[in-house]
Amino acid sequence: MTTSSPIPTYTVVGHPNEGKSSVVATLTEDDTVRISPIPGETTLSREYPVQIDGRTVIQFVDTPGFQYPRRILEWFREEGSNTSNLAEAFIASQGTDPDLSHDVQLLTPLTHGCGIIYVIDGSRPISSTDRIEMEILRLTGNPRMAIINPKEFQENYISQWKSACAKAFNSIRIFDAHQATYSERIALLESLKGINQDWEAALASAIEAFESDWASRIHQVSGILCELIRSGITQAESKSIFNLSEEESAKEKLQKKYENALHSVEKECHQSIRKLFKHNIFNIDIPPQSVLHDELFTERTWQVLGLSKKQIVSTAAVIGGGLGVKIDLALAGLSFGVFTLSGAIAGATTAWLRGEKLARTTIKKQKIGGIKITVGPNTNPQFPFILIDRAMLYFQHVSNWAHARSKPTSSTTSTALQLASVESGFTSHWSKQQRDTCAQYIKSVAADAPYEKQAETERECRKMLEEMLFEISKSNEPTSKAAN
Ligand SMILES: Nc1nc2c(ncn2[C@@H]2O[C@H](COP(=O)(O)OP(=O)(O)OP(=O)(O)O)[C@@H](O)[C@H]2O)c(=O)[nH]1
Ligand SMILES: [Mg+2]
Repeated sequence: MTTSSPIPTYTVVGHPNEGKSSVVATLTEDDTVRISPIPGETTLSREYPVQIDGRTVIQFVDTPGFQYPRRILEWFREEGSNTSNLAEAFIASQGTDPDLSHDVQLLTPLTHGCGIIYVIDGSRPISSTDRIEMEILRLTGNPRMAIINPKEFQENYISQWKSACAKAFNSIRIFDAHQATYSERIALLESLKGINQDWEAALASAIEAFESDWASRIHQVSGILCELIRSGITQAESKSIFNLSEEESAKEKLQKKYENALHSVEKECHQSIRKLFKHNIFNIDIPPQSVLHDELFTERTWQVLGLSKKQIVSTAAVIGGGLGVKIDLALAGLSFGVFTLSGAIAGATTAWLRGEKLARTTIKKQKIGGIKITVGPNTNPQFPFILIDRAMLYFQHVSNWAHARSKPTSSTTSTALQLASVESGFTSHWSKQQRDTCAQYIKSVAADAPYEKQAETERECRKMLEEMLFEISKSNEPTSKAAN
């Protein structure tokens, strides 16, 4: 047995339908891996290399499940004493039997001395067939790890599996292929170091590549957020009209156009984040109760997200005249209390939030005749913080969404369900310094400060956002609204 390959390679094996392909999909962040509730989905072995900056740092091989493990074990025991590479000898002797096609596919990658990851569903009891499979893997002599992937949470036999696996595997880990976060993936790679010393250095370098790739994604997300803030607070739509009887209908159309433009800006931001985290195929389902289902200008969004009353007053003071409107503070005062007001006032202020007063409509007479109507930009100091909160919630959701999962599962610990109970965003938990850093950037963009000033405030804001994004990606905990 040799482990001379410079790229650490792990073949993922096990019983049919235990979640082998799911483990491969999540570890490689590849949502093209075929996963199905019907056993026998994978019929051929296939390599899934993980490439970072054009370099393959690690690879996993997906395989079909064992079909005739008893026959393999019997052969191993009868013929085993004559050979050092049992898998290779078995294939040479029995490989042409069509009944054994899945088993041959499974054993072929093992002949090259790769590591083995044996996947078992920890929510069912061990059977005699499982023990046979474990013994086959032990006899191959390849470095081995068992992954207990509990598919259901009601019943589990994890401790039983752990003690059975201890006899045949160099390492055992619980790894939920449908829930695993980035940190859990890294932890799994760390523990793979222990099963084969020869690959320790290569694995360390693979982990380093994963970590710097993750940091680079977060850096890119911080840039996407700064762009979102910039577009959000500068967006405006204008139209010249020469027939004044068209004024009202033109205003209405512009208002709609303005709102649609903002929705597109936000959607593009979310899509870019999703792409960075390699979710290309499936539409990631936002849980039904999540505040992200609400549109940008709805009551719940403005109730739940953004800064508290005290915070918005102090932040608006930093922004000052940056947004270029005298009404800022007065209207900011309405923005946080608006939905607790009642009757006519609430109606009026809600209309303000949703409509024309959120984005001011200005009308200018033109020298060439007619008027120019402009809707926007949005001058509400709370607005950029609502945009940030929504983007950060989206980021929290996609950055921790395991690639094996095409839709939300029923698991009570799922990220999706945790998010459903989110009661507030993130910005209200920032320190005053963090809010002010963001406010300085908002101010310089809104006031169209000189390029150097804008670049400097953006750099600072980006650095701060990056720290916040790291924190979110590390902890999956929902937050509750700050008191002040
Ligand atoms: N809830 C939950 N379901 C899982 C998990 N892992 C796998 N499944 C489901 O189990 C079924 C089988 O998953 P696969 O990853 O295709 O299993 P496999 O071992 O590759 O199956 P074969 O290729 O048929 O041998 C699919 O319906 C998966 O969605 C898990 O961690 N949690
Ligand atoms: Mg499969």
